[in-house]
Amino acid sequence: MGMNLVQKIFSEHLVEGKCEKGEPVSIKIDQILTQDATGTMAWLQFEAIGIPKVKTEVAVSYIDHNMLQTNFRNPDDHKFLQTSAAKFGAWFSRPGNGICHQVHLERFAIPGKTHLGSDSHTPTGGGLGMISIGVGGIDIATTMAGVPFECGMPEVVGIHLTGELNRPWVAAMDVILELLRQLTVKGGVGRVMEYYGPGVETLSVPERATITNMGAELGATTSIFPSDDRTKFFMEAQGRGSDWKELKADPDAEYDLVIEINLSELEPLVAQPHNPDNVVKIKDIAGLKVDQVCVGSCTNSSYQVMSGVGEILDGEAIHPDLSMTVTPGTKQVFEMMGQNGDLTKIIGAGARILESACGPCIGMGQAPPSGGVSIRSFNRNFKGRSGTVDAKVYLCNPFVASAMALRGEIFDPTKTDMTFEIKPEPNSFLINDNFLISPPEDASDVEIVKGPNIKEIPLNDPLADEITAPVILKTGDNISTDDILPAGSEVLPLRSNIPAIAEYVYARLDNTFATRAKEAGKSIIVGANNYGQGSSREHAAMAPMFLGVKAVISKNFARIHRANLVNFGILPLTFDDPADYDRIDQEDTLTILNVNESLNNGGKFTVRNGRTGDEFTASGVFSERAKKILSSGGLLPYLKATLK
Ligand code: MIC
Ligand code: SF4
Repeated sequence: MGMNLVQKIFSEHLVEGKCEKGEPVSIKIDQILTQDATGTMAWLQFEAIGIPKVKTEVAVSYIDHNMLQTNFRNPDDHKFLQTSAAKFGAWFSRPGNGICHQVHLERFAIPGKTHLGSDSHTPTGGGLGMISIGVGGIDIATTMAGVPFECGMPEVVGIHLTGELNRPWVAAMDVILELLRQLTVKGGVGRVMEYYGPGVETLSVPERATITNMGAELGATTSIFPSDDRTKFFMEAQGRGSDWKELKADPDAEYDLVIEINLSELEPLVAQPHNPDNVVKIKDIAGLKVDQVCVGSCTNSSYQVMSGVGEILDGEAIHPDLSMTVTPGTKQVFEMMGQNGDLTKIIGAGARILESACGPCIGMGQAPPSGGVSIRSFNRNFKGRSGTVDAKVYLCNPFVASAMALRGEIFDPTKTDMTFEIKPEPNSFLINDNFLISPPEDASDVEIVKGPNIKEIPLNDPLADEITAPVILKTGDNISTDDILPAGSEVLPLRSNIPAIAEYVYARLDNTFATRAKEAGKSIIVGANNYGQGSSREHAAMAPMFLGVKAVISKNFARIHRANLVNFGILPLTFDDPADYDRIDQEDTLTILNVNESLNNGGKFTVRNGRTGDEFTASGVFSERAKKILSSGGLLPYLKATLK
C-alpha cells in the first residue's frame, strides 16, 4: 500500500515506534521556532536544562507578539531573547521583521522537514510541505536539547480539493472556514489534515499557508500540502530554489477519512462571535453595522493579500463610522508594498497601517469600542481576546473585510458590481534580511542579559499519592487558553514573570480565582468539552500550577493544553461517565485516591466527592515518559534528573 505525505515524513524522521494510527512515535525534529510571548520561558527552560548549544538544524527566535514597549518589561524580554539566541546558536528575528509564521515561510521553511514551534499556528509551515506542529515552550526547550518529539501517530484526514477559487470574492480563508463549519473546533483533534487532488495546484503557497495556519482552529495536530511546482516557484522567488524538493502522496495512498471540497463552489463565509466554527454565509448576516475592520495576522497578510486590499481601497475612503487597520505580515511584504504603490493606496483610503506584528490579533492595541462589531481576517474570535469583553468579533477573508470597511456594514460583495484584481505572484521577492541576525560562530563572550522582569521558573512538587482539594472552578465547554490566561497589553509583558502573571488566571471569568486558589493552597478544576482550546501558551498551565492547581478533570481536552498540563505536573483526567460532571458542584471537595498507583496501572483513577460521598472514575492514559514526567512534578524536574 502506498503512503500518504504524513506517513512519508514521519517515517523518514522516525526514531522510535511505528507509524501506525494511535501508536506512540518519536520523531527527529529539524527546525524550531519560538516567539517572544512563549519564547522567554522556552529559552529560560533551555538554559535550565544546561545544554550549551541548540541541536536542531535551525532554530529561530522571533519577536512579534509583545511589541508595545510601554515600560522596561518588553524591552527586557527582547534583550534576553536576543542574547540567549546568540548564546545558544539560534537566529534572531528582530522586532519589526514580521510575524513568526510568515517570516518562517518566506525565509526558512523547507519541504519534507519536521518543525516545532512554541505557537499553535506553527502549522502555517504545512503550506510549504513541512510537518509543522505547535507545542508548549518546554517541549521546544527539550527538542532543542536534542530529545526527539514524542506523540501518538495521528489519523490522517485527506482533504480532496477539486475546482479552483474562481468565484469573485472567495479566498483561501473560505476553504478553512468551510472545514470549520463542517468539522467544528474539535473536528481535527488527534488528526493531521492532508490536502491533495487537482485543486492543490491552483493555490499559491501563501494561500495554502492560510489554510494550514487555521487548521489549528480545528484542533488538528497539523495540516500539510504537497510540495509541487507552485512551491518551487515560491521558493525560487524567495531565492531558496535549491532547498526545494518535490513531495507528494503515493497514488494509492490511503486516508482515515476523506473530505471533498470543490473550490469552485465555495461562497464567502464568516465566523460569528465567539468561536471560529460558528460559520455562516456572509449573505445570511448582511446589514449589521461595523465599527472596526482589521486585516492582517499570520493568517492573511501576504504580498498578494495586501495587493488585493490595495486594489479594493484604491481611490476610495474608509467609511466614516469605522476604523480600519492593515498589517503587512512581514517586513518583506511591507517593503514591497512601499515599492509597488499598495501602501499609498491603503493609506490614501484612510486605513491605519500597523507594524508587521501580531498586534490586534492578540489584543496588543486596537481594541474595538464597547459592544462594537469588529471584522477581522484573523483566525480567532474568542470572547474578550480583542481586549474588549463585550465586543463581537467576526472572521472572514481579507477582501470582503476590506469591502466592508468601505461600506460600514456586513454585506456580500458578490451581490454588487464591485470588483478587484490581485497582482500575480511575484517571480522574485525583495530579499533584505537585515532584520535577521545569524548566530555567532563563537558565543563564548556572549552574556545573557536578564533585566528585572525575568523571574525564576517555579517548580512543582512530585505527584502526591492522594490529592484532596476543593473544586476551585467548574467551567463550561470550549474554554480557551485566552479564558484561562488572557493576553493583551496588560498581561503579555508578564510572560517571563509567573508570580505576577498568575494574578490574571481566569480573571476574565472570575476575578476572585487567584485569591481563592492561593487561599485554598491546593485545588482542582472541573472542565467540560474541549478544555484548553486555542493557544500553545504554557503559562495557562504554569500559572495555575503556581497557584496550587493539582488536577483538571474534564470531559475532554485540547491537545496542546493537555500536554502543557502534564509538562507542569498537573494531572489531566477525563470523566469516564460524562454525567459525573453534572454531579459535581464548584467548591465540592474531591479526593483522587491512589494517584501514583493508578497512574502506573492502567490509568483509571477513583475520585471521591466529599459532599455526597459518591465515588466515580476518571481516566488518564499516558505514555511511559509522560507518567514519569507527571510523577516527577513536571518536565523540568524530570529533565534535570535524566539529562545529567
Ligand atoms: C495566539 O494566537 O493565541 C498566540 C498568542 O499566538 C498563542 C501563543 C501565545 O499565547 O503566546 C498561540 O497561538 O499559541
Ligand atoms: Fe500572532 Fe495572532 Fe498569529 Fe497568534 S494567531 S501568532 S497572535 S498573528
